[in-house]
Amino acid sequence: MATGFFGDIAPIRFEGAQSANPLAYRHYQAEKKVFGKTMAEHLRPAVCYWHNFAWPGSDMFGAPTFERPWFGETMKDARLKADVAFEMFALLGVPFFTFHDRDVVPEGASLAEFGRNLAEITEYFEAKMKASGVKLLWGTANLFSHPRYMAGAATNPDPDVFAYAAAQVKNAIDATHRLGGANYVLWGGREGYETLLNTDLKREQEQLGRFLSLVIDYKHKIGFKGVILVEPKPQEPTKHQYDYDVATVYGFLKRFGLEKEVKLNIEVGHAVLAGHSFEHEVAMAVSLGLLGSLDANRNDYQSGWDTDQFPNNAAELLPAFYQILKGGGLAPGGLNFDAKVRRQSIDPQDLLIGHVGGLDVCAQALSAAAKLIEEGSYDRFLVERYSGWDAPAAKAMLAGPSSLEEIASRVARDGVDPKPKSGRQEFLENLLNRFV
Ligand code: XLS
Ligand code: NI
Ligand code: NI
Repeated sequence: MATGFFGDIAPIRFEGAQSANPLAYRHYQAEKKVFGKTMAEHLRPAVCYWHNFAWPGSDMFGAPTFERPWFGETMKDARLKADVAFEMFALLGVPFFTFHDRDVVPEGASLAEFGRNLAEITEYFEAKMKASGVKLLWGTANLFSHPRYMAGAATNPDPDVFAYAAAQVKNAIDATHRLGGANYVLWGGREGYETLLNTDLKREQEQLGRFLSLVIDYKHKIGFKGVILVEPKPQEPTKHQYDYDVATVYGFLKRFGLEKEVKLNIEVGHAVLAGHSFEHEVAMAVSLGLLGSLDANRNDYQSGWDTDQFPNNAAELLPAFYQILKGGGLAPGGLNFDAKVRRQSIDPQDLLIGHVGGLDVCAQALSAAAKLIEEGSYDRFLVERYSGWDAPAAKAMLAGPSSLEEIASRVARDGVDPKPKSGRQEFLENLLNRFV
């Protein structure tokens, strides 16, 4: 039986770029083929539970602004929330969802009760997923909201918190496994510090490495085939977060020998907070073989905190989608809309409109990147720019047996005299814009 939450809103359809209907897709056509795969297969879009169904619209200065009939701490509320969530997935025609344990059920009075609640909603989800065909992109555990985690989870000075976090993650992986989740995410919400004055940074990083190893061992033990994803973020809520950015996490994974076991979930807004562009983080992950999945959103460039807004600029996303296509695509990852409507956007349809716009600009960026690659002149530019490296003498510099002295002597012998060449940035910027 329908909950009625979305009133008489009909399923969102593709109407084309000319459409002025705010509840229609203008670019996202799930079945449209791009490079032999459908848009839905390329993007694998997901709706997240937390921003849409758990966050009440409160902020640091203000009370909740959203009135939702499922706000409450009972399992009845949890089931109503799930009913509405699956109605929203169907209205949007989105094939995946994501959740934290804490988003979907009340924690109750004990870990045991939390575990029972989670197992119960997992069964409820299972039936709904079967009926609707919606799949789980990833599950995760909320190891940052409860006061017990105020000094971190795996990185807490108190070993009991480490143990509690391990128990919570075990339950969350079990639920994700049972639901056939394609991935499992670890975002280190409070795995960092407020001040070094009270922090043993060395110890905390070792604890974090150990925790991640335990998670991976468990994954193999239960036969979970999904990918373990770490989500980098430089700060917020802590002043300094250990999983700062892609490059930092790579170093961390290498240190603990986990770089073959883990991939990364890259969030647009986190890249911005780390002082990078999104395409930088994606390109870095691709180059290291670590691209896992994406948290699609955008960040305000002035605020300095994680604003989790819906993406709304295809031109800005194009370079990232170029990297994604060149890097072999997202699957088994996807595009999770880790984005929320503003707290003044209190109507049910605002939730839909946010996703419609976000998905549309991602579809636009995907199509533009595909056309850019197809047309070929951009790729040719890059090939040409590095073509000097095809010469035997150049190749020899990169491979043995050449030495620094030998290279040095070649400069005089062959009269090596480099001539500056234009980097043509403006030409390239204009070229890319032709495809949006
Ligand atoms: C917070 C993170 C979080 C993760 C999931 O900034 O983006 O939402 O994606 O724990
Ligand atoms: Ni995220
Ligand atoms: Ni975030």
